[in-house]
Amino acid sequence: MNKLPVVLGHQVEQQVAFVGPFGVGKTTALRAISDVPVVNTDVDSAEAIGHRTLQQSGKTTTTVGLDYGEWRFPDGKVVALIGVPGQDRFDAMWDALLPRSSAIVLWIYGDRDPIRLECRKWLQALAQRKAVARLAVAVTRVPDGQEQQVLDSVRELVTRFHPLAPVLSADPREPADVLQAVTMALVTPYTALQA
Ligand SMILES: Nc1nc2c(ncn2[C@@H]2O[C@H](COP(=O)(O)OP(=O)(O)O)[C@@H](O)[C@H]2O)c(=O)[nH]1
Ligand SMILES: [Mg+2]
Repeated sequence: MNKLPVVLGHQVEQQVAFVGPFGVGKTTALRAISDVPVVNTDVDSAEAIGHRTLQQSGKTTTTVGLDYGEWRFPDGKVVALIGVPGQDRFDAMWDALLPRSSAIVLWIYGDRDPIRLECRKWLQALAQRKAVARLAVAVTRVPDGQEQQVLDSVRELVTRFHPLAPVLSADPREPADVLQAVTMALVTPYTALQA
């Protein structure tokens, strides 16, 4: 008789959600660190046509559902990673996925004006849903020489929503940057987001 493998329960202990504007790099970031093939629902996107940044990067797809990947800590614990589509068109998805997440990484464009306005819009949307309050804000594409200025400005804004949320500059294509964002989000003290 064949022996069945012993299953000791699901390995996934934590879930980190990536949120942020279209094309900022959520799917890219997930792929950069996932230990398993990323399941995703990107399809050709009409929205990508005419989008300056994305034409430059060659991106012509968008996430209609969600992305799923997993990352394993050196001690064997598994973190589920989910890329959540933009909240304006996918309210139900937010309500289903965010309450079950241990932490959120908010990805924001660092080269698109006005950065703070866009960042505030996302923070407000998260605060309104009383979404998880372990948060890190990852700023992409920060122009050379402007890192200090851009991050300080975003930090000042983020502090109003969550006094302890880290703000970092990160390239979603770089695994080390993405891991830093994920681990920083997970170790942030749990604090209620101010609306
Ligand atoms: N040059 C540059 N390209 C980036 C950077 N971050 C992301 N990208 C590109 O922007 C695109 C982001 O697409 P995607 O991850 O699908 O965005 P999503 O809609 O947030 O999931 C990819 O083609 C990335 O390679 C960056 O810091 N610099
Ligand atoms: Mg995506």
